[in-house]
Amino acid sequence: MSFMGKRALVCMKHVGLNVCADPFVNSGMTGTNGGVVVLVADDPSMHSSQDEQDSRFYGKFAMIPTLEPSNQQEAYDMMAFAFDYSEEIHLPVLMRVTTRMAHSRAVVEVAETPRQENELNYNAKASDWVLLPAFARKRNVVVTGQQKELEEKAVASPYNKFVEGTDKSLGIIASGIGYNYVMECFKDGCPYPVLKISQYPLPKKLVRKMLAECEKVLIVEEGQPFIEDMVRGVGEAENIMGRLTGELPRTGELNPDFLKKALGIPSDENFAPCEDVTPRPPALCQGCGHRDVYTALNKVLEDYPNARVFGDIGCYTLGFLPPYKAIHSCVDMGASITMAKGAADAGQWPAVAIIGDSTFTHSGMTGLLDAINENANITVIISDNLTTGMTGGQDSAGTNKFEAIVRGLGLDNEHLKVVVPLPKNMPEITQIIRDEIEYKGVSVIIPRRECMQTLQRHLKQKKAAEKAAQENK
Ligand SMILES: Cc1ncc(C[n+]2csc(CCOP(=O)(O)OP(=O)(O)O)c2C)c(N)n1
Ligand code: SF4
Repeated sequence: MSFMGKRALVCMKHVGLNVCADPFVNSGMTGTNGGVVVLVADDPSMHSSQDEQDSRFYGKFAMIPTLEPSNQQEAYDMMAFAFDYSEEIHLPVLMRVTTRMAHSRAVVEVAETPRQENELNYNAKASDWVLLPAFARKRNVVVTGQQKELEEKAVASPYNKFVEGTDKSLGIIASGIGYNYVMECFKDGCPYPVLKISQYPLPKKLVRKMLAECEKVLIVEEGQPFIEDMVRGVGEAENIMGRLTGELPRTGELNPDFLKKALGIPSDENFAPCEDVTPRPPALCQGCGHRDVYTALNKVLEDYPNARVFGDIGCYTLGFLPPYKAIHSCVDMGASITMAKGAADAGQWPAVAIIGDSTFTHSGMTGLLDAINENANITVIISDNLTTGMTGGQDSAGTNKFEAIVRGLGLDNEHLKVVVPLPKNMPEITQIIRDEIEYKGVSVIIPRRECMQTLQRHLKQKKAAEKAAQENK
């Protein structure tokens, strides 16, 4: 899109940016034609993620500007700004939000005139977009040379502001939603100077002003101590406080209560959770096909006490929990097959990978190709529930294509088995798993049955359509 002059918005969560890292970093090198905004949601406290990484590092790493809205209106306004800015500086712009911003809704004032789409154009020059070393080196000089200007623009940005305060015993540097939390602590206005940071590179001039004017500085940011590390530098200045010095928790989300504690403001009364509430760990839904897959797998593996089962990301990760306790690893999208292959290479047998249908097309296929090419001794279960269950039941890209995909990757058809995971089919499924574990090479078993949640949704839709058809007769 951008190459052809159109605008492109790319959205993902932080771990998605890892998967996207190669195109992301290199799109900083090519630069943009149409504006590009990469919107990434970080998950401090890891509500539904395997790590707590801070995407602002990626913006710095790729040498592109990062925006961090502090409230919903700003997020809305910033999007138009981000596209204009991307087109002005010919670089992608990263917009980083965290959980509360991503999960909140608010009434915002919208622009009166919708923006016109860009016309397709041919302005993208091959010398910028063909990243052969001789050309990429030139682009590297250009982008590196832009950094000073990007910082000056961050100093002058409408989204960064230095709010004067009367009490200079403390200054507060607050980024993104952290600024909102600070303001919540001071309903009648903050007595301390506050530097709000919502646009990077770090506006050092404004930071220096704060350091020069205030006796101590508290740095409030969601995620890692990204600003704090830069501000403290190697000098380990004693008057700088934040997540590294214990005034704020080193990990997890921030909230106004943490800030109140750091600022010596009494917190509102909190109540302990009621002791009568029994914790309910997440579990696979009743009737879920993954349940039958784990029941069968566990049954077979009773006879292979050294078996290792490499899991992946999706509803089926819950197979780690009781009653199944069926998987030994779950690291990142696609790691089941590659880890099983690594384990088999190391001499492990049986090495079983279990992966969902969406995860398989996301990042399992290349691992399977490698395993097939090297005739690894692994058993791969693609647990196909015809949807992307964990993220809410979106369509799965490979539906109806899995047999063709795995055959296309070179799997021996003899060792491709499709089963229906239902209790009544247990004897057949367990026999197939046993046979394929015993086979010395790659086998793929596809248990296929629709997710109970989408099945119910589809049945409801069908009933509604039938009712409507009856009424129209
Ligand atoms: C790199 C990355 N991208 C996206 C996600 C979000 N995510 C969690 S589970 C999942 C898909 C799961 O679908 P599937 O493999 O079909 O399993 P199901 O939940 O349907 O059992 C996604 C996209 C993630 N965890 N990591
Ligand atoms: S949402 Fe679907 S796939 Fe996920 S646990 Fe429930 S039934 Fe299984």
